[in-house]
Amino acid sequence: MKHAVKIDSAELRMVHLPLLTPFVISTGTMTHKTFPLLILRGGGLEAVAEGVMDPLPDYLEETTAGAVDLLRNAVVPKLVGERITSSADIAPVLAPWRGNRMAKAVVEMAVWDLWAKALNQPLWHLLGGVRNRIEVGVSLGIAPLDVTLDRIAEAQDQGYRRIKLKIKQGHDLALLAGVRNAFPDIKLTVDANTDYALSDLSTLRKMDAFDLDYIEQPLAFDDILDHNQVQAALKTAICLDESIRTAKDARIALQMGAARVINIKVGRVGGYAEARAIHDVCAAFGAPVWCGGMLESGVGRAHNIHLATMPNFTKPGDTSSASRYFERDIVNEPLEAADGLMSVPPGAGIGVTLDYAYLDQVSEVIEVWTA
Ligand code: OSB
Ligand code: MG
Repeated sequence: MKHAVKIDSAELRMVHLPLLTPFVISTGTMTHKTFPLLILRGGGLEAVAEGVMDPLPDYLEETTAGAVDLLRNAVVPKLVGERITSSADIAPVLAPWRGNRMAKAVVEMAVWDLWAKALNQPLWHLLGGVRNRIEVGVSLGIAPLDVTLDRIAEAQDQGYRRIKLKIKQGHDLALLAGVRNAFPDIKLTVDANTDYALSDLSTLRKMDAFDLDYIEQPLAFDDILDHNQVQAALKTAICLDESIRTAKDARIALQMGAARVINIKVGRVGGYAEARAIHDVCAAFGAPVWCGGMLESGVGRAHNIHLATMPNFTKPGDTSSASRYFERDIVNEPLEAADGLMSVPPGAGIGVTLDYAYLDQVSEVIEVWTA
């Protein structure tokens, strides 16, 4: 069969990439991007995906150690030797295991890449994408006002389509007042990464004064219900990120009015099947979505770009130029935005190839499986 590919081997690595600038959010500071990388080989093809979990569970519950354990001891050994005839073939392999959507996404996304390459199709064609470049903005970490103003001016010069500011309690209203004073007309959003509670409603209400496109994830990572009370009290749209793992989460949030916008990260929700289901639920509710990021290397960045070509990704996403994060990337193809637009890398699958010379310097092989 022409459009089937057998997974001949798999290779799991741990990658440590230094960040050019420490990235500060309400839950902590990242100086390095550490992530598991899965390479699948078969039919002369090579497919790849990276995990978005952190070494410690400070964004969501999963950890790199936990993901590696699950991938090594349960998922990847089941995959090697399997014949893939469709991206849907992966679902029954992952089905027995609860939760762990970030770990499962690594496998699911690599299988989609392999399947697309077997069909000699760019991944976005198989996803039903409608554009070959996507609108992007920047996500700016927590920093003093003067530093933030400089970073905004730079991003504006580069043509980015919106500015997202990380905020936390006590680093919010004065920052926003200073930013709006200097940049009255920019498209602006904030992301609290869960730092507020319902008792902070008066602070959150004051954010209505700053013409924000949305306020991202003000309350707890495992809450949807209380976000409903925040959304009901504000003019500004609430956008959920951490709270949304499944299409059911999205349906509940939109049905009860806990949010009006959803941030989809394919690596957070378990892969493309769930990301598409969330996309479709949001479209049915008339709620726009956008593609979030987790400071991914070129591998995850390329996956995100393909996802964001789908029709309901109507707000600028976080997939800005890789050179903003890394001195050197682990892929050969530069993923650089121009005038706030990121082009889909051409070619089959995700359209990027591993730069093994550099990858070998910044990673260790954890395990290799052969059929
Ligand atoms: O909440 O979107 C988030 C980075 C790390 C953890 C959480 C988040 C982020 C970002 C960065 O906002 C987005 C990016 O530039 O990749
Ligand atoms: Mg977020």
